[in-house]
Amino acid sequence: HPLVRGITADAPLLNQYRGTRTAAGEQQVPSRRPVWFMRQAGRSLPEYRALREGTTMLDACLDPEMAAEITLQPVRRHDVDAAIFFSDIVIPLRLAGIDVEIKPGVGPVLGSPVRTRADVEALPELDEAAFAPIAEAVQKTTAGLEALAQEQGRSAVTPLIGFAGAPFTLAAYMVEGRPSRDHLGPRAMMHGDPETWNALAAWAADVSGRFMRAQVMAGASAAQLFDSWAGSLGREDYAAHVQPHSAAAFSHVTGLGAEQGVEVPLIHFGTGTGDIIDLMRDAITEGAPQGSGARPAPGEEGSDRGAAHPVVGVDYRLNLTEAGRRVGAETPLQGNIDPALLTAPWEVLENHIRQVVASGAGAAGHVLNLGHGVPPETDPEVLTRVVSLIHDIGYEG
Ligand code: 1CP
Repeated sequence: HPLVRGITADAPLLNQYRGTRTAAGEQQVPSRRPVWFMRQAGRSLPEYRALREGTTMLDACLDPEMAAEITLQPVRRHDVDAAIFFSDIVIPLRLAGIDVEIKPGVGPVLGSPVRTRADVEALPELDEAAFAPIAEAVQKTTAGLEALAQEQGRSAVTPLIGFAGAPFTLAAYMVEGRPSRDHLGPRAMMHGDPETWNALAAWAADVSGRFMRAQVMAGASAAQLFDSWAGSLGREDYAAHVQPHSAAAFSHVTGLGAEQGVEVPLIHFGTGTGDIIDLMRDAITEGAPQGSGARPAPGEEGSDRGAAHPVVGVDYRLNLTEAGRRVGAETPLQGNIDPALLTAPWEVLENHIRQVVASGAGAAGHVLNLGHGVPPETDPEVLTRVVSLIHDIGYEG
């Protein structure tokens, strides 16, 4: 089993994140309560807008030097406790040769939407060599994070989080061909033509799972699967048509690092997912469904991998105490500051943050984050102040 580059048993993420227990069961006091933001890199930062000027979004992602620099920008500026790899969930489509771009002000747009059985059968293979610029960007990023720690005289290197789109969210863009509000296309397909849906979702799970794996193997210390639009699904639909595919995506990264004695935290996030949050947790641990062509799950025959370390991302709609009730007290939580309050008066925002901290106090670990991405119009100085407040609160609050 290949070794994961850059992960060590004392990776700061693991200590800070879980906070309470070592593998031997000893109590551990983390140095500070960790915080990072979804979309912390990007349009809220003037240095990002300056660097990206004249380069399309997806070209920027595939330029290792630029992707690494953009990933580092918010770490330098805000002192967040994790870097999030600058990329996008549609990058595996581009790497497979699919005509996709990110239209400014719109989002991902495909030249030809994928709607029929024939469309799905014509989906290209994604060659493993295509991930080379991703691995190179991750390596440049981790080198930059090491240099930054050295510069600042810190022994702990800020960890890097890799990510991918979950099969439903990725397939939603593929079927609709662009962002949509209700995702009617993929939801109709899973009922009207389940075979085509399963083939499409299995393809998406494969490319997304391998995209995450490529990032972890190159040095990312954790991986997050974004099922941003899973909240448009009812519980039965999620369980029957989506969860097995998300489990298949996770199975590509489950147990990586086991031979080095570390667990790679696996985070599963969606918005509007209060009704399915326990199923999303289970998707991390359940591994691959039979016959999907995915890798074997841990414990299954042929698997040489250890257990998963599940973390659930909670959006701003669900109180963390209630989220903990639904996923179980042993599951660490990530979230869930309401991004809308980033533009509220500071006192209002501070009050809200203190409530979020208090509501996460019962969880087995709590990483402060937003309940969804940083809005582009956010004042970056507010974000820096939020980080500083959370570090000041520490574990007292
Ligand atoms: O720091 C970071 O988090 C930046 C890295 C990042 C991530 C994690 C980007 C860069 N995209 C993503 C994931 C992503 N991409 C998700 C899941 C997270 C979420 O829900 O926010 C989704 C749904 C996408 C698809 C996407 N890409 C959208 C959403 C469109 C819709 O349906 O409403 C958009 C606007 C993009 C473009 C994009 N991706 C990333 C950035 C910085 C941007 C904006 C690019 C630009 O302004 O040119």
